This record gives sequence, structure tokens and C-alpha cells, in this order.
Amino acid sequence: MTEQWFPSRWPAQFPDRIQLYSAATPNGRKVGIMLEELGLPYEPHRIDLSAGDQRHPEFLRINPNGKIPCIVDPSGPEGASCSVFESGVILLYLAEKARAAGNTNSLMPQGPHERWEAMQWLFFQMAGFGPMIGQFGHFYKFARDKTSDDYGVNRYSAEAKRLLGVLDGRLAGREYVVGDAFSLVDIALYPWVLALDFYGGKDHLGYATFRHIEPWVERCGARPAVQRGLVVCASSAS
Ligand SMILES: N[C@@H](CCC(=O)N[C@@H](CS)C(=O)NCC(=O)O)C(=O)O
Repeated sequence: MTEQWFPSRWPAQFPDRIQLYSAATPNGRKVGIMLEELGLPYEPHRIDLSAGDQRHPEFLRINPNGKIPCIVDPSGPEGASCSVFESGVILLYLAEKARAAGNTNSLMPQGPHERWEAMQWLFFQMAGFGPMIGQFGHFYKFARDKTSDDYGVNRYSAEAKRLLGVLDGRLAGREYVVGDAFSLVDIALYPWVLALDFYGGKDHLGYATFRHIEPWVERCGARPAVQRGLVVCASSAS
């Protein structure tokens, strides 16, 4: 049984709730959206990445990898406190928790085939779509003046375009990425598509030619819980 522990650097006012340590970045936003969609009680703590909060010893005790998002759940498996890092795992964890609590829409498809489809597309986001779009953003927006040639921007533009094409193809004739309904797979991918606005790279990538993505973005963005989730940990309020 894990002893219940919260970092004193980010005090818990509601220690019976899930404690979220995050920021309003693409990976962080996934968890804010998931918590809002599921209606699970939680307490957000903003991690200031520019100040290096993610390298604070107490943060590293929750995630030794020093990255947001992560959570501490005081009522984890078998009633014991547990911490979880890696956004894709947190989405799966929260879905399972909501399902165990009787929520009939845990946002994780449950059909025997759909469940594995969801896993595939979730891993596609975690291992490919997110990291590559992130590298694109780095070279396109942040490292322009740090490299002496176009190798980085060209490499990651090509890969970002290719991955947008994969997502576009998947969304052709579908409302959501897996099954007939909005799921945690949409939650995982959506903030990374929004990140293209932040990077200012949409025209460069020919975003408008991926005709099935924008209607899906609008469908996701029309959900009130998604709108609330996007701004979780965006201010210094907590
Ligand atoms: N695979 C991890 C990636 C997490 C990640 O890269 N988080 C970024 C923000 S989106 C971060 O914490 N960056 C701060 C740093 O690297 O110092 C996940 O999905 O949770």
C-alpha cells in the first residue's frame, strides 16, 4: 500500500481529490479535457515550465522524467494513493477509474475491436503525431535563428505533413477517430492539431488541403467540457 503523499510545494486544499500537476500545453491539455469530460473531482496545480518547476525535487518524485502532466490520485487501485505520469497512460487510468465508478461513458471504447483500435490511435498520437508535430514547432517557430540550414525544419515539416495526411485519411467519412463517438483518442490528438496555430505553421504545412481535419476540430471544440479543459492550469490561479 502506497503511503499518501502530496508535494508541499503545491499544497492540496482538497486532498481527497485527484491532484493534477500540469500546464496548458498540448500534453497538459489532454488531461484537463479528460477530467472535465468525465466530471471527476480534481484540484489543478499549475506547473510553471519556464521557471523550471518540472525539475523541482518534489515534482521529480511524482514524475522522474520531469515533464507535465502528472497526477496523484489519493484513491487509486485498492484504495491506495497512486501517482501517474505520461499523458496517454493518465487518459487510460482516468477512463478506467470512471468506468469502475459506474460512468457508462468512460471515453474509452469498450467493444473488443474498438478497444484495440483506440489503443492503436492513442499510441499513434503518443509515439508519432505529438512528438513529430512538437519537433516541427521547435524548428519552425523556436529554433529558426539557432540552426545554420533548413535541415530540421524540412525534415519535420515533411513528417508533420505526412502525419496530418494519416489523420485526414482516418477522418474521411468519420465524425471521430475511433468508433461513432468522441473518445479519449480525440482528446489525445485534438490539442496537437490546435498547437499548429500556436506554431503559426498551418499555411506552411498546407493544412487547408486536409479537408477532414478542420470539421473534426470544430466538432471537438464545440464541446463545453473541451472548452473548459483547454484552459485548465493556464493561469497562475492554482
Ligand atoms: N510523453 C510525455 C511528454 C510530456 C511532455 O513533453 N511535456 C512537456 C509539455 S507538453 C514538458 O513538460 N516540457 C517541459 C520540459 O521538457 O522541461 C506525455 O505525453 O506526458
